[in-house]
Amino acid sequence: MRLDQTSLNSKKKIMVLGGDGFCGWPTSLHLSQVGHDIVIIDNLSRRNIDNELEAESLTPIQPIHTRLNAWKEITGKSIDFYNIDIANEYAEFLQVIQSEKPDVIIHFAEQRSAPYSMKSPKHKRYTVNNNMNVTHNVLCAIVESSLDIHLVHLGTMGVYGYGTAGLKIPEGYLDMEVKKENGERVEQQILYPTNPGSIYHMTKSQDQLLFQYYNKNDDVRITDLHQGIVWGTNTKETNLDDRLINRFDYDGDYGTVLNRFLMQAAVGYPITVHGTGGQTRAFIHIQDTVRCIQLAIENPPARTDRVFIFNQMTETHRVADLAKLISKLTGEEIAYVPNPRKEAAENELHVKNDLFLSKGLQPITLNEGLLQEVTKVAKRFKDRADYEKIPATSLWTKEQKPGVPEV
Ligand code: NAD
Ligand code: USQ
Repeated sequence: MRLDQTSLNSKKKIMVLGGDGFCGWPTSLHLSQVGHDIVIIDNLSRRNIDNELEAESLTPIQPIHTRLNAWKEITGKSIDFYNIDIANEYAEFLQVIQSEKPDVIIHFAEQRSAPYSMKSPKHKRYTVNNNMNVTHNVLCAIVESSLDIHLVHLGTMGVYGYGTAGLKIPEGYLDMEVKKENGERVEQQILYPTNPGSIYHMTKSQDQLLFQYYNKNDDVRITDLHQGIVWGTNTKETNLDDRLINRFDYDGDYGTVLNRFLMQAAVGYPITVHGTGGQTRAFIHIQDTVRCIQLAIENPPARTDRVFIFNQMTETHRVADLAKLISKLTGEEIAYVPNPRKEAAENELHVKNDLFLSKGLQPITLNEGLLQEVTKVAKRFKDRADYEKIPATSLWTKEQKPGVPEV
């Protein structure tokens, strides 16, 4: 069967937590388009953070009900929406699970910016409280509902840390051999030791333990997707109408590196490489994010399986190489700015992603056409850009300096 359709007997009720966000919105539309029944839960906290930071999505995203009404008008498909703070409104959340009886819950609902999580003690505490409570409440509610729900969670490549001494990062579990006192060698697989680089990434490391525990104790079926940096903005479905347009974060807290570089070049702002740009990271295009999530739903674990962990990325790149590529394509200059983060200046990164490839993923890799598509979107909404919000000013320690280009 093609990835853009589903057969009636595999139609599922899917609850998308965080379905108003950058990854959750296009995923909700895609899964609705292929025939699943979608319910979104979101407390719209990301939109409130836009207000707090006085930095908006570069694209003019519409209010959630305008989005949902447009989807119904264009496709005839309904998506229900509940405004619930999953971290703090457990009873309301449980009640929706009990009434909607989802087959699958996709969990995107966390504070996802590393710089935002490092801005101040208040932001650190918010990120920990929000992310840990959402994840725990979801697991607790699944068990309390007594429903056999497959939980699909969006985790991050950052739980592994980025340096591997040449080892290809496995998909979640590390083979190890321990020597007993009698000299006998025992083989085991353990969760890959975590090495988070920010408070945000640390919450994702903690999520892994919650998953391991609820899987062991209550047989909850869980797939944890360790996703790389997402780039691009629109998908086949969000492109159907301007009212469905996806978020495009470009500010110093929420903008991620490749989208930021493309936006900066499109509006004539120097490309802000932190430090030497020797940092190597994993990437995935937003269209592949939605495909991978569909594949994860179609390939669920059995009740007896341990937590499935898939590396959801398609390629790795050095930050400086991305800057050079975009500079060559656009003529924009590169600014090597101080690194506001405490992170390794250089690292190699080799990652396994065999599981998605074996399930049929045909990876979209960085190509000129897709880069230009992002540039086109950025140019179209250039007048909405606030240049003062571009530099990254959230500092990991008191010793770090803001990533502001010299003028
Ligand atoms: P986003 O901030 O755009 O979306 C998250 C959504 O969750 C928002 O709409 C927000 O309002 C909602 N939310 C947060 N806390 C909530 C709560 N307590 N109750 C209800 N709703 C809540 O983020 P995104 O970029 O779409 O990321 C989604 C997930 O994917 C995150 O968990 C993130 O860690 C992960 N991820 C993202 C990227 C990326 O590059 N964007 C990469 C790897 C992993
Ligand atoms: N960087 C620059 N210049 C910029 C912005 C970033 O050089 O203008 C550098 C950063 O210092 C860092 C790298 O680019 O070394 C990546 O930064 P990023 O903001 O693109 O990514 P990160 O903070 O790691 O977070 C993003 C998402 C997060 C997700 C993570 C996946 O916001 O939700 O979990 O990517 S991963 O990086 O694989 O852990």
